[in-house]
Amino acid sequence: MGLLTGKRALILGIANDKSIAWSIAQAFKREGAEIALTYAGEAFEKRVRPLAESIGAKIVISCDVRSDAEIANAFAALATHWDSFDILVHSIAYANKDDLKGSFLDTSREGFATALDISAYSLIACLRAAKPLMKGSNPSALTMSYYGGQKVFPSYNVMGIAKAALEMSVKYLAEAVGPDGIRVNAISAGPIKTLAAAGVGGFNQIASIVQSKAPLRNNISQADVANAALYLSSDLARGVTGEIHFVDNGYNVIGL
Ligand code: 0WD
Repeated sequence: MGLLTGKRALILGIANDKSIAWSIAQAFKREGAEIALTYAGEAFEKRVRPLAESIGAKIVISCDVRSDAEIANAFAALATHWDSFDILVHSIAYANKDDLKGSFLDTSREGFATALDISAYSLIACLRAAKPLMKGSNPSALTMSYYGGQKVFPSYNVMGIAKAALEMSVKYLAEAVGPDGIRVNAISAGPIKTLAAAGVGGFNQIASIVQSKAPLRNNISQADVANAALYLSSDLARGVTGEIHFVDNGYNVIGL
């Protein structure tokens, strides 16, 4: 028996085989879950379909979270396959490249709205659409955050504001859907080289400092995040909701 045997998981946010969401999908599959995946519009379909096939995920749906219509269509499509599911994983973020370098003071109105919309509001919209289907025992929603939502990091800029909004949304959502038995948590992951990370101007600097200063003197891997995601999405974490759980080799406890 795996930790997720008998559970169904919908995973949003696979861009390629380096994505944190892909590691989570593989770990969930290994522990017995049935998996459905979404991709962020047509450009991503050709990369996500082969990955889905390799883990036997038959449900692969387009869902660009900027659009309410796409979200509604995605969950309607999901409902034709599954009458209920247990686990929602939201591993999505986006900001304009220009807003992830230079001075935070130069953040534009449009750039601010885009980052907050895709990286924070989308969790609320997706969970609202998912809720009618999340009626099994111990359903769980999980999102991905970064310490830049709590402290200032070079070039993380508007994404830090989006992560702060995302983390507070996790807590308000935990309260909003707790009476329905749904848990909502976030993992605050250390820096990992992915497509999204490549867009952050200060990424290499951050990763090298984490490597030398984190208590465990290393950077984390996608698999480290996936294993924590497994715990938070499983019945082991039945009493855990509204939590921001660091998977960062301890970096966040260091003051200097
Ligand atoms: O160091 C890192 N890589 C960390 C990432 C440290 C801590 C947290 N995170 C977070 C990210 O902020 C994000 O929330 O983890 C989450 C997953 O990021 P990732 O796995 O590092 O990056 P990636 O493989 O690029 O996946 C993010 C994906 C998008 O990729 P791109 O690179 O195209 O932005 O989010 C998806 C897309 O697949 N995405 C969307 N999905 C639906 N609709 C949209 C959209 N509009 N925009 C982006």
